[in-house]
Amino acid sequence: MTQERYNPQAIEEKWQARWRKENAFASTHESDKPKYYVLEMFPYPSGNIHMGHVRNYSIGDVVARCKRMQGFNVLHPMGWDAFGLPAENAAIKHHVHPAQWTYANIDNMRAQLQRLGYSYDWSREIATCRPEYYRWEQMFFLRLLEKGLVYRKKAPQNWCPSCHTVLANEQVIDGLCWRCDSRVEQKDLTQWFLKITAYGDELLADLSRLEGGWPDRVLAMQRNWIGKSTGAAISFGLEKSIGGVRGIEVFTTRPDTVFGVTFMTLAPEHPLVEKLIEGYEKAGDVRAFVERIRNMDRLDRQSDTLEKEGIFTGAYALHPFTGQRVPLWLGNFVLADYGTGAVMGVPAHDQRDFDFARKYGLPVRVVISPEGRQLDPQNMTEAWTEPGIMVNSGSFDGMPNEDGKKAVAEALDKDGKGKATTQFRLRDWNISRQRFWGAPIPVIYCEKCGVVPEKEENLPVLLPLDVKVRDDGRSPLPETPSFADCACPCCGGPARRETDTMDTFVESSWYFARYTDARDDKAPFKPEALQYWLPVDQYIGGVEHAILHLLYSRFFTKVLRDLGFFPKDLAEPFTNLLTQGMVLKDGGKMSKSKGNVVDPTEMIKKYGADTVRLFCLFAAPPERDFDWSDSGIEGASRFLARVWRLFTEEEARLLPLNACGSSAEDADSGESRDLRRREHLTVKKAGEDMGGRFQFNTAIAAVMELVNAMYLSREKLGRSEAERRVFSSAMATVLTLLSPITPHLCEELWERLGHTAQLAAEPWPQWDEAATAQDMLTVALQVNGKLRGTLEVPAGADKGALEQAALADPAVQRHTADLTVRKVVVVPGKLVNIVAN
Ligand code: ANZ
Ligand code: ZN
Repeated sequence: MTQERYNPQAIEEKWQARWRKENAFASTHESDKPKYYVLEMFPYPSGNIHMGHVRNYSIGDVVARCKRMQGFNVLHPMGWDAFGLPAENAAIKHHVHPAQWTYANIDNMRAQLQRLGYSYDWSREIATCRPEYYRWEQMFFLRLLEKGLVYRKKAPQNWCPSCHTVLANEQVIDGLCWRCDSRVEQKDLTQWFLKITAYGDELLADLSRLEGGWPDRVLAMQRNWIGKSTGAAISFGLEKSIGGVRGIEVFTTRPDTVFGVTFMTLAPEHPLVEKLIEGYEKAGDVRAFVERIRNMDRLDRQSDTLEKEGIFTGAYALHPFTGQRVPLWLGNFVLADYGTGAVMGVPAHDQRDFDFARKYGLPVRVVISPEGRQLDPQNMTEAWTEPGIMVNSGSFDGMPNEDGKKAVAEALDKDGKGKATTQFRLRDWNISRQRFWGAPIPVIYCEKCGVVPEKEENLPVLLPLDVKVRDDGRSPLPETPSFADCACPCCGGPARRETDTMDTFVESSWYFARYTDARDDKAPFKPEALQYWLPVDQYIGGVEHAILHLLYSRFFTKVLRDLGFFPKDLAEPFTNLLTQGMVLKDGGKMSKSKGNVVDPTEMIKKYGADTVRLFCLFAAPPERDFDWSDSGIEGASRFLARVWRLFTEEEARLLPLNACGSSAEDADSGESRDLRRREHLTVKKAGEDMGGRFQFNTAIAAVMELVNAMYLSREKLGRSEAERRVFSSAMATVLTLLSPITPHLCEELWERLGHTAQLAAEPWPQWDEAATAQDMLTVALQVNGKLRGTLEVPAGADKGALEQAALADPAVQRHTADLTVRKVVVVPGKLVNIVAN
C-alpha cells in the first residue's frame, strides 16, 4: 500500500490557479436557473485578513457553493470598503500616500482571500475609493439635493480635536473619540445632512417584512434606533410674554399625567433661555450652567445613571388646564434635539423628574393612582410609572390612565393647546467629514450664486491624488488650490469647492447593488440586472453593523427606489441576515495589545486552507462565538488526513461514481446495505443542516461518522463489482458533501476518482427514502418456552430494544397478564423468551 501523505499546499495552489485562470465562479443575470445572491460584508482594506474575516467569508462560501450545487444561479461578489481614516493615519505614520497604502493592502488581501479558495466572481470586484465607483455616489447626492433629501444645517457636532473631524454619536465612546481616545467637544458647524427621518415610518414598518429572515435581536436594535414614540405636544403659556413668544411646547408620552406637572425643564440649549432670564438677578449663574452642560457629551446626557442637575430660570409658565404657575428650570438631562427640547416635569410618575424634584425640593403631585391603593407624595421613594386610575385631574378623575392619554390630548386639541403627535429618536444623517480620504461632496460655493450643485456632466469630482497628507491630520483639501478653487457652474465666476468629503458609510450603503453591474461606466446599475439579482438573499456579517450600516442600506434602498434607480417593488435590500459570532482566543477578543492574535496566513502555511476553513465551520454554529484552539485545528487537520488516507488506500477499488451513485441492487449484502443506508442518512442530515439551517458543524459531524463507518466496513466488504460500487458511492458522497467546506481536497480526490468535470458543478446529492430503511428480521416470541407470536425488527436492533418490543407485543401481554415477568432471554436475530409466573 502506498503511504501517500496529504499535502494541502500543492493541491490548494493547483486548484486556486485553475479557478483564477477560468474565473470559475463568474455569473451572469442571463440564466434560466433561479437566482441566489449571497453576500458577506465587504472588508476595510486594513492590510491583512484576520480570523474574523476568515470565519465570515468561509460561512458565505459554503452557502454559495451549496446553492450552486442545489441548482441556483449564484452571485457571490467581493470588494473593498476602501475610504476612511486608517489610510490617512497610516499615511502620517509611514509617509505613504493613502491611495498607495490602500491599493497595496487590497492587493495583499485579495491574494489572501484567493489563498483561502473562496468562490468569488472576481470580475465584479469593486473598491469604493475608485472614481468609477464614487462618481455614482456623487450623482445620487445631486439627485437627492434636487429632491430636498440632502440639506445643509448648522448643528452642534461631536468634534474630535485630535482627529480634526466630526464624529457620529456612535463614534463617541464614554465621551472619548473611538479612535484616539481624545475628549470629544461640541462645536457648531454647517454640515450636509441626508434626510433619513423622511423615511422613519417606512423604515420602522418594513421591519415586519424581515421577521424570520433577520435575527430578532437585530430587528429590536433597528426598532430602538428609529425609536418611534407616541404621545402629545402640549403648549404651556408664559406668565410674562417675551417678544411675541406665546408659550413653550413640550413633547410627552404621558399626556394623562398633565395634572401632575409641578415644574418644567428645558434643555440648556433651548433657544428661549436667554430671553427667559432677562432681568433675573441670577442670570449669570444660569449662563455658567448652560456653558458647562453644553460641553458635556451627548451620550452621557442620555444615560440613566447621569446625576441630574438643574437651575431655576426665574420665569414661570402657566398650566394649560388649571392656570397654575409652573416654575421653569433648565436640566442637564433634557436634550435639545429631541422632541421640543422641553419637558413637563411630573415627579410622581417619572423617575427622572422624581429625582430632580427631590433634589431641588419641588412638590410631588400624584395624579395616577394604583388600583386599591393610595400613594402618599411625602413618603414615596420612587415614581409610580405603572398604569392606574386618574385622580386630582379635574374632569378626568376616575378614568383609566391609558384612556386618559387620548382624552387629554383631544381636550387640549379643542382648546388649541396641544395635539397628539409622534416623535422619532432617529436623527438626520450627517454625512460631512473634514477628511481627505473620502468621496468629495459635489457642490460649489459662489459669492454671487450661493450654494451651487456641480453639473452632473462634470462628475466625477475627482479626489486629487497628487497632494501631500498633512502631518497634523487635517485635510489638505482646503489648502489645495487646484482642487478648492474652481469656476462657478452657474455664472462662471471664481468659486470654491466643498472640501468636506462624505462619510464612508455612504459608500457601503449601496455597494451590494453595484455588484450586479460592477463594470458599467454609463450608469450605476442596469435595471435588468437589479431586477434579477436584488434583493440579496443572504447577507452575512458582524453584529457590530446591526444598527447603522444596515439602517443606512435600508434607507438607500428606499431612496434609490424613489429616485427611479431601484425596482419599484423593492422594499428591503437583504432578505435574510446572519450575524456570525466572534473568533476568540482563551475566551477573549483577539487583539494586538494582548498578543493573542492567531494569524490566518500562518495557519494556512501550517495546515492548509481547507483545514482552516473546516475548523472555523466545525467549531460552533455560525451565530455563536468560539474559541480558537490548537487542539481543534489539529483535529480538523487529522480528519482531512483521514479522508485522504481512506481514499488513497482504497483507490484501487474505487469506481468513478457520483454521490448516491450505487443502486439498491448493488447493495446485495447486509454490510453493503448498511453502508448504503448510512450514506443516504448522511446526505439527508447534511442537506438539512447545510442547505437549510446553516448548521455546518452538525453536518460535518455527520460526514465524520460516515467516514468512520467506511473505515469499519472496508475490511468486511468484499471486492465484488457491486460492493465496490457501494463503497465508491459512499466515497463520492463524502467528497461531495465536504466540497463546499474543503473544496481543494475534494476537487483533487474527485479528479483522481476519474471525474473530468469539477465537483463544484455537480448537483447536490439526493437521498432515497427506501435506502434509509433498515433490513428487517422476524424474531420468534415465546412465553415460558411456548411460541406466542413473531416480531418484525430492524436487523441491527440491540438486546434492550428487542426486550422492550417483546414486552410491548399484544400477544405477549395477553399471555403474561396475570403473571410476573421474572426474566427475559434474548437471542439477537432469533428469538425472545419471556420467563414469567
Ligand atoms: C411627561 C412625562 C410624565 C413623561 C411621565 C414621561 C412619564 P421617549 O419614550 O423616549 O419618547 N422627554 C421629552 N423630550 C425630552 C428631551 N428633549 N430630553 C429628555 N427627555 C425628554 O420619552 C418621552 C418622554 O421623555 C417624555 O414624556 C418626556 O417626559 C421626556 F409620567 O413627559 B414625559
Ligand atoms: Zn456663481
